[in-house]
Amino acid sequence: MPLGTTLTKFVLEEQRKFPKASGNFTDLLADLARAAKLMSREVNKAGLINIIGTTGYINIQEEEVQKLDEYANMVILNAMEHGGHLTAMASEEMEDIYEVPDKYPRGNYLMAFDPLDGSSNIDVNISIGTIFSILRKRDGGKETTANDFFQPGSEQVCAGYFLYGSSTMLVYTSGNGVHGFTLDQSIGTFLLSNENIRIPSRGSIYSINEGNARYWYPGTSRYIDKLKNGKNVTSRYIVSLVADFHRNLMKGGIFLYPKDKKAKKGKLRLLYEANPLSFIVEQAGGAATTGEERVLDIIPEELHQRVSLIIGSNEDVIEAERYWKEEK
Ligand code: P6P
Repeated sequence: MPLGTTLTKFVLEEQRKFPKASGNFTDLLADLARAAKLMSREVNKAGLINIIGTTGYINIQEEEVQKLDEYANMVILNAMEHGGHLTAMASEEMEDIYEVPDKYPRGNYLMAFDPLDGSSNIDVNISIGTIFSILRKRDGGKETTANDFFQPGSEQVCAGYFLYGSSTMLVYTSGNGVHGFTLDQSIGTFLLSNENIRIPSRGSIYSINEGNARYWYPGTSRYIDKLKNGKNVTSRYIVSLVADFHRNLMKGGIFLYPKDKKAKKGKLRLLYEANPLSFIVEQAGGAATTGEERVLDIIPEELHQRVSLIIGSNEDVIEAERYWKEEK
């Protein structure tokens, strides 16, 4: 499709080309894009109005809730609940699932999302993002519970992220490749900027919080030492998963947040961080593992389940996984 194609036209064309493979995401993505435009506006003026700083509330993750976090969660719930596509949503900001109110039509999809990942960067003006994952509600009719979300990531039908950076981007997949759209603020429309994104099979960037080195298990330490002693390898870590992931997707590289002696199950969340990014990276030719198993094979047991995440260029991830498996 020609660059500059609108998101709606692109998704409609994708559904024509792959009628069975992709579901009806035109309106759902349009509703999400509308929410993202609102957040892009608020993120870009965060320094101007009193939405920096924290609400004083603590979320389920026992982290201070930045005002923009709350705002983002509310904007997405409001944008998505009336469209008739979803039956329930799960969010990093909410302890339990959010069922679409009875006054609205309910659809056959579930959405898990992180409304504003990297929010600790809000008041230092570093790129942040929204991550979303769409699943089918497997058994229609019955009331929705958290168990409906406990599907392996391989069951996702659509996943993506919005990146609020030097420009606002949407990157998504519905199982037919990975595609990037950039928001043209002058007309308020997401325009195709990167069709069929492919991650290089090997990169020269590694991303990990080296401040945790004292907690790392030997496999992590040996792999990072190997990288440091290699040629043409550089470290890039911006403390914002969406920004780190997007850079590595576009340039090649590996992002690691493995479990360690402090974060015994890892830090990142399976349903609305690891799974959607793993679906995207595999669709772009990359790989995602916990060090012991493919992320998309994990059957979740909790909404906010943490997981080790090693994700990026295929050859880099395969090599990293060898170091973890040697530990056994
Ligand atoms: P650490 C941000 O809070 C986040 O969830 C991700 O965006 C980011 O990759 C990670 O945590 C950073 O964690 O422990 O390195 O500060």
